[in-house]
Amino acid sequence: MSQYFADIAPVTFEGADSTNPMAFRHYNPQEKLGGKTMEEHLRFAVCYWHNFVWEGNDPFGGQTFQRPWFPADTMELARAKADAAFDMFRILGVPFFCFHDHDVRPEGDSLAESHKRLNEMADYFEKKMANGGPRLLWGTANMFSNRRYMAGASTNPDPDVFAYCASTVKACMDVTHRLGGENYVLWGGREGYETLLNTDLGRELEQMGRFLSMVVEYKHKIGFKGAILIEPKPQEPTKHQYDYDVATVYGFLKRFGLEDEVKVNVEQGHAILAGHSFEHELAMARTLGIFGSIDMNRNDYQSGWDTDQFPNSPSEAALAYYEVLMAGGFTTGGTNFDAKLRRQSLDAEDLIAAHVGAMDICARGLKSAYRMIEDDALEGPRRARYAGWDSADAQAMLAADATLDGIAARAEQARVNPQPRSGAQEKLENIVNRYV
Ligand code: XUL
Ligand code: CO
Repeated sequence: MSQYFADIAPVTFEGADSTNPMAFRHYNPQEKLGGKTMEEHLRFAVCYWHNFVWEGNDPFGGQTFQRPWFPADTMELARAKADAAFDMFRILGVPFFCFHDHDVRPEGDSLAESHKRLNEMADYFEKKMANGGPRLLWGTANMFSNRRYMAGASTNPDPDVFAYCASTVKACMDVTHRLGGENYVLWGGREGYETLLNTDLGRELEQMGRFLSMVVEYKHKIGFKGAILIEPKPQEPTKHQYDYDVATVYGFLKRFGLEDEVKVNVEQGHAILAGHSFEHELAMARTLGIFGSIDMNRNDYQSGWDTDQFPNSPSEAALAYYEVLMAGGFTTGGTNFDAKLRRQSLDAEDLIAAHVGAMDICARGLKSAYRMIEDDALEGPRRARYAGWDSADAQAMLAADATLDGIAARAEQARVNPQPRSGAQEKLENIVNRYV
């Protein structure tokens, strides 16, 4: 136990009429939607990094948060940080958490020392995770903060950095496996370039492909049953990141024959940076069969930065969970808040309140999405729009033996002049609004 959240009681469900800012109004963990409880549908996770490591700095200013575990990067304070983190997970009642190696242990003078410390912290976590404590949604390696990674991790021009990354990822996968993690995430924060003038694109993509293939091989070698997830992002910190968006990642996976081995962790803010809506990225992932998990944090639509804000739009949440449900729901994945407070939100209570609101918005979105699907509210009109394709003649045009000139001849003979029909966008938007 830590003293940091000592004054804050566990958050409970009080119902839609509650005015208590520290209670759930929509997230009722045991309430069932179909065969699953809300807890099982949403699989909430809280990220360690932004909540317990980030100090409130922005490009123009430094620390605003003064957490008691900040003053020095020592193992003693790493344990104090873990105590506070697990208190928060318990107060929120989240079933999962996520971490980077760098979030939980101070870096050592050597790889061996860093790994030893990571394992010591994993021992410490293991005790806190026992007896109904939170489980690990995913583990990952921070291969973007230290200056050794400034020119890339697996895509670095220096082969020694590639080898360093192999050791780092191996250690993180081992720990994720040991803690029963359900996924392993790779976000390539430095896998890209600042300028093409000094970059050999071809080499860097080859290096990244080989690295990912070896990660997949290692997963099988150690018997890790979880999913390997790539988290797409188009830029920031680099000018251009190779894992630009879901479609780009899919092309990369196809090229290296990894499309059945690797899925995606889609983050709303990253979708926005790529010029997409969140639902676009999720629909693309589901269509390509690589949907894995979500980071449920959004960006400010005006600033153009990865602001990592907590979700707060009922309609955005509804459209996101619509795609999640249409993908069959989460299997190993879940809803992770990779979210940051605003830097003026200084108090322990702000950390809890932010997650309470976010969990509630997701629960509300899930319920809306579930009802839209149950009522066939969007799929009905969508099916009707494509109904012409149900006929045998139409299907024959898509068959393997159909040819362009054969179809052309039939069209010329039939002399049908296709008549456009309304796409009815506003009517569909009105339907969605009825459910949110
Ligand atoms: C960075 C980001 C990371 C990944 C894990 O934008 O989203 O926190 O989720 O490295
Ligand atoms: Co993320």
